[in-house]
Amino acid sequence: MSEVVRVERHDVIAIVTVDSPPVNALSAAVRGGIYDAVRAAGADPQVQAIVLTCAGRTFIAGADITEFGKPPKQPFLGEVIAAIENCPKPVIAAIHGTALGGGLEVALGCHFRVATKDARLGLPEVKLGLIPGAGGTQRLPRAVGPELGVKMVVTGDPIGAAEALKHGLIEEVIEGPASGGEAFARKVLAEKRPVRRLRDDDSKIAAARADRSIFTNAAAAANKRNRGLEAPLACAEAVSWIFDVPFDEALKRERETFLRLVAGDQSRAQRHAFFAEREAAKIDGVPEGARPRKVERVAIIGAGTMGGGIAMSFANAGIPVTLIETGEEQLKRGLGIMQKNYEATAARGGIPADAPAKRMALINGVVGLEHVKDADLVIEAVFETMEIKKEVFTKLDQYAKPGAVLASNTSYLNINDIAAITRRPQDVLGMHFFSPANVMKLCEIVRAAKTAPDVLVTAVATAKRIAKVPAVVGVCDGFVGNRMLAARSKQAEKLLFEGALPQQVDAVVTKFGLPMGPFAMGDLAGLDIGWRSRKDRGIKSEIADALCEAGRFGQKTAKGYYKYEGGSRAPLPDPEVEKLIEETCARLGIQRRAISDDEILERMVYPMINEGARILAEKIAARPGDIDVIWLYGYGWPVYRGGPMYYADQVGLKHIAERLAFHAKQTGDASLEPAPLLKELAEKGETFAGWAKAAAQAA
Ligand code: 3H9
Repeated sequence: MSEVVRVERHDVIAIVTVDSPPVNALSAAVRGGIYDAVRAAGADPQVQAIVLTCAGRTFIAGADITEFGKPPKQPFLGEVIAAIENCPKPVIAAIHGTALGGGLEVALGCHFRVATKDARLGLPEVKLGLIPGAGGTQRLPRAVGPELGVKMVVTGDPIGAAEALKHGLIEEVIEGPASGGEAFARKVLAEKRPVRRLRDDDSKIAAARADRSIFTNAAAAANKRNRGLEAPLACAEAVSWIFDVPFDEALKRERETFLRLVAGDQSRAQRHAFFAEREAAKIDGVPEGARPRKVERVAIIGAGTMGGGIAMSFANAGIPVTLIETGEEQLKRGLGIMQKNYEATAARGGIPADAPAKRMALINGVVGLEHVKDADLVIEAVFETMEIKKEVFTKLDQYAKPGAVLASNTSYLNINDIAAITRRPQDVLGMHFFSPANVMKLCEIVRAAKTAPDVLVTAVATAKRIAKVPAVVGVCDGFVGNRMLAARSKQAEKLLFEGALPQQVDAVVTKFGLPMGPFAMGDLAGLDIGWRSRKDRGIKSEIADALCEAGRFGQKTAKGYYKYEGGSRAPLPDPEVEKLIEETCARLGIQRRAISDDEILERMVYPMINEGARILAEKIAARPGDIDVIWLYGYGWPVYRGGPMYYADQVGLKHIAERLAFHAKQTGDASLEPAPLLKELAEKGETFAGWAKAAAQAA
């Protein structure tokens, strides 16, 4: 008996239970415990069958990721699985919750698998920049067939119990894990079912041997979806070994590939992202006892692009929404767009055919703010001016029930000012979603000066319920994401004056791994919005203004920084824009110069990091990892680069500070001077991660 694995005997059945909260990950102790328990039960003449199951909320959720990068300890997972597979008595995995990664690999080493109906089974290693490292690439396709096998390994997406049953990954759906597993074990004994070792079972592989297109297709799809990632291709290749590499040799190669990837930069960055995401949901300075308020009814104000997307996110999670507009016309338009959006997703096979009707039925469109009266949470997503926001919040204060959480989806405005207009500033905060809100996973939770702890906790819990990734931030212009974006936009614009072209800047940014460059992004959002706001504020931006004066508002007019032909969204470089930039510079007497891609990259990324350092020093974000999460989930920062602050640590803060100082001098732009925190850490040879760790220990 070990501390984390216990064995009970129910006459001839040994029940081996892993009990290592929170997710029964395969730490060295768990591996050792299972190994010893299975070997002992295998040798015990009193035992005829073994059930492997877990206590707590889930079956084994994988290898212990915190052990990666540390010296490996025996027994290795492959040895544990071999001990199970070679056990002379039937071993049954009884699964509940999630059997993921190494957890599913353990189950695949068992001779039979049964699972509760809500169980999910998958090999998500690819999402951590890895391939399964303990036989998953070889045993899963033998269980479910090569086609589904390669899909599961390459995408990392789990399947539910019903699908697992259909494809032969499990034998039966059971009620409770321990009792169901035991009952199944008795059936195996009574029926004298032969033990099935997946390593020896090629029955599902033979049929597919002739046609290898499934692998080339899976690899091509992976490539398209995940530009720049190594692991999906390595996954596809590893699964293809089932055809012509002997099982033991394939396992050896699989392990070697796993070890290579686990030590690589991409997986390290992806593991950082995994933990940063979980850390970001933790709120600094909230008392232990703060519990979320009940959220059963939600009202969303505004059926425009943002309001509609937010309403869809709730409906997707099965939560009913009251969607409020000022007039029937606007409401009809908003609901129509949502309906079309759902139908397009269903037509692509993204959701079941009956989902659009079901989800739309959860969205109740009404006119008039008084309809917020029953809502536990109200999210305002109206036009982005302080005047209108204040008007809405004054009415919310009047109509919303006591204790309702009042959130604004503003992307820039001061939530303290919005809260101050109400008599209940403690109930007010920001929930800043990112466009398209039904797709983008980030939700910046903006904590205002008077926001109550339980209100913050409610917003974080609600964001998680609708499958968003929450990150708590403080009040400042643009919060974290847009404030850093503004630092980048400023440099992008300056680069055009100094000698670069939009397509050159955008190409550098997309080559780095972001989905879009600043100019293509501007065209998508619409250049006229910024133009109008500059006019209102009496500010000039000569090139952007000249584009708008020429009627080039971006994609909506098929011309902006690029041209768009035949209704396509693909940006095409436009010689007219080049001419316009050159003429504007000549008119202003600016001498243009050749700008290297290296300089562009530095001036796109380092000012963001610099702004990130200011944000940390001002405590607008609690941790550098929170900033990373915001960029990963709100702006498509490439996960294999871990986020801007993680990336900064890898490049070295000293180098970044030096280059920023150089660019500040070269361009005369004082905003490029290294921020005090960046400078301090650079001088001490420290990292943002080290600084955050020291701060957490001191707290
Ligand atoms: C692998 O298996 C490799 C093998 O093929 C080969 C090896 C040789 N390790 O997400 P939650 C922590 S690779 C360590 O908030 P939920 C997590 O950090 C692995 N810790 O809960 C958090 O800690 P804290 C393949 C882990 O209910 C706490 O558990 N497996 C691990 O929303 C709760 O997590 C995966 O990639 C772990 N494996 O979701 C599965 N997993 O409370 C990764 C979790 O201190 N895990 N923690 O912040 C998940 O997808 C989700 O955690 C899960 C539960 C769905 C299981």
